[in-house]
Order: sequence, then structure tokens, then C-alpha cells
Amino acid sequence: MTMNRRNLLKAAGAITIGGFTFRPAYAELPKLKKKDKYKVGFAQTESNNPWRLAQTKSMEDEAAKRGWQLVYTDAAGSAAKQVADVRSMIAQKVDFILLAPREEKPLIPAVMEAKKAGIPLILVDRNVDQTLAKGGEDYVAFIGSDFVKEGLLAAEVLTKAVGGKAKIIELQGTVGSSPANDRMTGFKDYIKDHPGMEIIASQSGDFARDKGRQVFETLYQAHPEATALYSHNDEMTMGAIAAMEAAGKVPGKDLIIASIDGTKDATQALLDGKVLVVVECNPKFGPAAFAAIEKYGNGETLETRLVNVDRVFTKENAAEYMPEAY
Ligand code: GYE
Repeated sequence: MTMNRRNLLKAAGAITIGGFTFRPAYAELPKLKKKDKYKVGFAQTESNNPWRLAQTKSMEDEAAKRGWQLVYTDAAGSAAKQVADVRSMIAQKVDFILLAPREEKPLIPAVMEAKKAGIPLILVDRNVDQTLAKGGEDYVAFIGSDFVKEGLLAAEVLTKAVGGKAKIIELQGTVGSSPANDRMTGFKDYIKDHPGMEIIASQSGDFARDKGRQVFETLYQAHPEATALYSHNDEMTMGAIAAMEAAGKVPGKDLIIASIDGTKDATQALLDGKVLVVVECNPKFGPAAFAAIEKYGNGETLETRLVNVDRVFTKENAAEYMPEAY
């Protein structure tokens, strides 16, 4: 079955009448019975980078602090496995599901099935396609960063540093994920008013270090005129830095680098002058996510979009931030 809108909606239990497909309209969001301790499912997308590990640890720490049970799954980079993971949480009758959806569309069935099973769900860090599922209707809320703004901030600092002139290689995150889509949009939006800022090549490195290294190497060989790198996360940035150095280039001089996240390695690279800017994307969701569940159990209505406030790190404040880096 292809992932078009109608098929996705059908998989989520929609009906087709007279050629029109209707979203499943269950009366309202599942409620949460108030308890002292909840059994919470956390469906992680993958564990191959420090950001993901920091996010998981934050969930585990918060669960331990509250004495709540955490049912943890790791989809190992597969959207299909992540759907199956959510199904197994439904079968285990968890009280609440926290889902970090790997991609925007393929996780729609998981969101809809949790709703149908009467289990409230919050999306953490990544979003799903907003034309197919809605906060406050299909899931309780989204908690995460404003990825468009992150891309915009990266573009702004880079543009100012290079005096509005750069030939940019872009390393995109996972294809079809909300951070990759939105970080692309935000960056493009900013540079469209700066004609000297030109993206000369753009490809996905899947948010992973080694993939980032390989993809950057290929793109840079094809575009040796590049003067800047915009990378959607720090892991791909570190991979690209390795590729630059292997090619005898000096990151921070031959290529000016803008990145996103705030890992220890990238913060060190800021201090070393290899990276110009890291826009923060904070992975420590545990406290906010669990507090939201508690509120929901108390019968409070949550905002459907809870946005983390992200900082901007440069060599000026990197040392101060370092103790918090992961
Ligand atoms: O930037 C990246 C991770 O979804 C916001 O995913 C998150 C991104 C983050 O793998 O490092």
C-alpha cells in the first residue's frame, strides 16, 4: 500500500463515501484516569546518537524520580517498527504513550490506533503530518522545538558571519521527518532575501554521523567551490568535519559551519573554532512530558503545542554551556 493521503487515512480507520475520504471522527480525545503512578510508554525512534540517548535518559530519570513505570521501545530507525512498537504498547495497556515519530506520515496509523484504543498520546520532539492528524483531536499535544525557527536562526548567524555571500552545502536530516522539513524551510526563508547566499547542493545524511560524513564527502567532491555547510544536526556536522579534514581542508576557515542540537562534540568544535554556530535543540523532555501527563490526569486541558525555547551557541557562550552538553 502506498503512503498516499487516502491510504494513510484508511489505515487509520477512515471511511470513503462517494469518493471522499473522511478522517475517523471519534467523539473526543481519550481521557486519563487519575492515578498516583502511571504506566507510560515511550516509543523512541532510534538510539544511534547522543541526542537520542540524552532524550531517553531524561525520560528514564523522570520516571524513576516519580516512581512511574516506563515501557521503552527503540524503533532502531524504522518507521514500520515504530508503528509495531506503539501497537505493542496498546496491547500492554499502558496508561499513556509518548511518541517521538520518526517520520511525519508513516506514524499516523500509530497515532490513530492509540486514540481508537482509548490511550492518550503526546508527540514528543518530532511532529506528524498536520493535515492528517491534529493536536487536541487525534492526539493530546505536541511538545518540542520550533524547527522552522531553528533553521532561520542558523541562516541568520551564518549570513551575518559571511557578509551575505556563501556557496552552501546542506546536509538534511531524515527524509520525511518534521525537523528535516522545517529546518530546510526556515533556512530557505531567511536566505531568500540574501541573493549571495546560495544552496549549491542538498542531500539527506539521515541525522547520522557516518552517513553525514559519506554524503558530505560526495557532495564536496562534486562542489569544491563550497564555502559553507548547513547541517540539520550535530552528528552529521561531526561526520562532515571528519571528511573536510581528510580532504586537507580547515573547518571554520575553508568552510563556515552552521549546525543544530548542542552535543558535547559540537560544542567542543565551537570552542576549537571549527563550527560557527550551533542552534540549540534541547533533548531533555522528561520533566515537561511527565508534568503534562500529570496535568492531563488531573483533568486539565493542555495547550496542543508546547514549544521549547532554544538558545543560540557561538564561541562566545560555548564554554558556559559545555557543562550542560551531552
Ligand atoms: O535534531 C537529531 C535527532 O528530532 C529534533 O532528531 C530531533 C532531531 C535532532 O536525531 O539530532
